[in-house]
Amino acid sequence: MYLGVIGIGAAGGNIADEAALRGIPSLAINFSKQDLDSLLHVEDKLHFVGSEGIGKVRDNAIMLMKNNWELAVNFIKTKMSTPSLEIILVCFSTAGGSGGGSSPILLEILQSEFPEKTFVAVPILPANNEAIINQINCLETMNELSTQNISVFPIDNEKVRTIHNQYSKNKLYNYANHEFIEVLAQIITYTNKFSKFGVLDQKDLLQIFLQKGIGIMSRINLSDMPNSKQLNEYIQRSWKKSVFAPIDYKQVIKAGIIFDGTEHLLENINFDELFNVFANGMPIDLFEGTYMESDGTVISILSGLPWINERLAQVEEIINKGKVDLEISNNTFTPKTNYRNLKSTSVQKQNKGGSALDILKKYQR
Ligand SMILES: Nc1nc2c(ncn2[C@@H]2O[C@H](COP(=O)(O)OP(=O)(O)OP(=O)(O)O)[C@@H](O)[C@H]2O)c(=O)[nH]1
Ligand SMILES: [Mg+2]
Repeated sequence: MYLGVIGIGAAGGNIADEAALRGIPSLAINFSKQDLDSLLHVEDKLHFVGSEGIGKVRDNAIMLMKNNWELAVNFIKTKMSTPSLEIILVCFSTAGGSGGGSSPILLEILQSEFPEKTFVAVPILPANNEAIINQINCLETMNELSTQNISVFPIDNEKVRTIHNQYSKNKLYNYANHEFIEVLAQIITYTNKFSKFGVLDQKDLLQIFLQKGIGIMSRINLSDMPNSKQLNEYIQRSWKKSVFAPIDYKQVIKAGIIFDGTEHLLENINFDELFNVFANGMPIDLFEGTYMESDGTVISILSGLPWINERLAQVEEIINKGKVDLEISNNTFTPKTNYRNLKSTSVQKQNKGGSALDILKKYQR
């Protein structure tokens, strides 16, 4: 297998578990042993040291990376260093402490330790009805990711909640995890297939994942389509209904379109029309895979989309609104202009040498 998944924190672990169930090589990393123990399918687990769980205080996770980054690098060296494993997706929630705190640092260290591999970030954004601290953690984590030269595929719990508003929290999480891993597993399957009509292979997928910026994956079943003439619109709608954050249509740099269906259906795809929702029209690079084995599936992978500023502005608005509410409900509370003051840090700074020290230093404030 050429692609693996690393899950960090509880949400990341759940996704790694789902991936392991689909036969994708997977590792789970967490400060909480209890969370690691709850994973049923992923076999390789790393328990970070220094605190049993982090309790959403991401600064603590950042501090504790001093004692844990080498553990993580060695763990990944042992489990995923085989040269054939070229792409590693690192999944984590941005709202908690463990995943959101350690993943941006770890991603940067992993990129410098394993330059031959391509790392992709899969951060999970909180729903709008989650606690303010979750939203603050999200903004900080996304801010740290935005400076990295990496492809970011943000799963959006709020988007899933809006589309499936009848779902309970657990059902929503399961749906998002399952849908993401399902489309990923399908993509992997297609990249290993032969087709005389042209394939989307591992190297093409690698090109898509190498692109800095925002990415999404989506799929549609052509059997659900009442009017095959509207195929382009259906595909565009699949982008809107994916589990990933709403996209900015200013530009798309790379795209992969996997089509599996009859020749008659294929005639309805028109790439000019499909990509005309983007201000730049066609992507710079388009990878097509055409297979005629099933009744019909179209899978899209887009990368190099603009940063999700509109979605993050929404998160910031929730934080600011939350501060005002606090002021009204409790007269003794003085809101701080700097929201970082709302959080506690209890871990002592420790000094330790190491090749990743510069990276670590950057994250500690
Ligand atoms: N999509 C999805 N989101 C999840 C899942 N579990 C938790 N979340 C999201 O992640 C947030 C909590 O983050 P966790 O992953 O539990 O946090 P953590 O990284 O373990 O950090 P701490 O527990 O604070 O140390 C929730 O508020 C949700 O937004 C999951 O299985 N799937
Ligand atoms: Mg946790």
